[in-house]
Parts: sequence; structure tokens; C-alpha cells
Amino acid sequence: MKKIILFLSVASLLAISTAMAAGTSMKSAMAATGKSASQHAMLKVKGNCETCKARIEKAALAVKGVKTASWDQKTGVLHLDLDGKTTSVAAVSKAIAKVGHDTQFDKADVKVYNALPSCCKYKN
Ligand SMILES: [Cu+2]
Repeated sequence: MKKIILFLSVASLLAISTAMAAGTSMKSAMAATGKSASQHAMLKVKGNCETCKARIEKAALAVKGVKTASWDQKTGVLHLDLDGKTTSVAAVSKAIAKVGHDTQFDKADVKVYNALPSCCKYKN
């Protein structure tokens, strides 16, 4: 009896891992043949708080071709999913600098920075 149970559990484990492997390869095949050049990118952006997060993400999402934008308050890294044929990290970086946040590539507009709420003054 024990042997049968062992056999059954091994068999189901095999079935699960086979199914998982098939799922993964299908995903990568889809990514390879997909027409939009969707890519993940990361960009360092300076900021302080939740208001900064909202401002940074809004500016990034306003750039045509940006699908998702998520800024990590702790690490200061903006995670992006974008269409590489429509836009670029450089374009997103410029858009973010325009709303008052330094990025690893661009400096924020001083006037815009000075007008930010005090909680967002990351240079202090
Ligand atoms: Cu802020």
C-alpha cells in the first residue's frame, strides 16, 4: 500500500512539473513572436514619499509606449514595462526630470523642484 501511495505522489509531481515546464516555454515563445517590443527596464529616480511615487509613476505612464510604472520608495528604482519601438528609458527619464525628480540620466528642472511640496524635497 505504501508503495502505491509513493508511486502516485511521484507520478503527480512529475505531471505537475511537466505542466509547469510546458507553461514556461509557451510564455517565452509568445514573448519571442509578440509584435510589440515589450521590455522591462529600471531607472534610478530620486524621491521621498508616497506623493513622489504618485508623481513619478504618473509622469512615466504619460509617456506613450509605457505600459506599467512602479517606483520603489526604499530603493529609488523605477520599474518600467515599455514598448521599445515606441519609447525609451531616455524619454521616460526626461519626462520625470520635467516634473521635478532627478534620475540617473537627467537633472530635475530647478524651478519645478523648488515648487514641490516640502515633503518631496529629496535634496535636503
Ligand atoms: Cu514626495
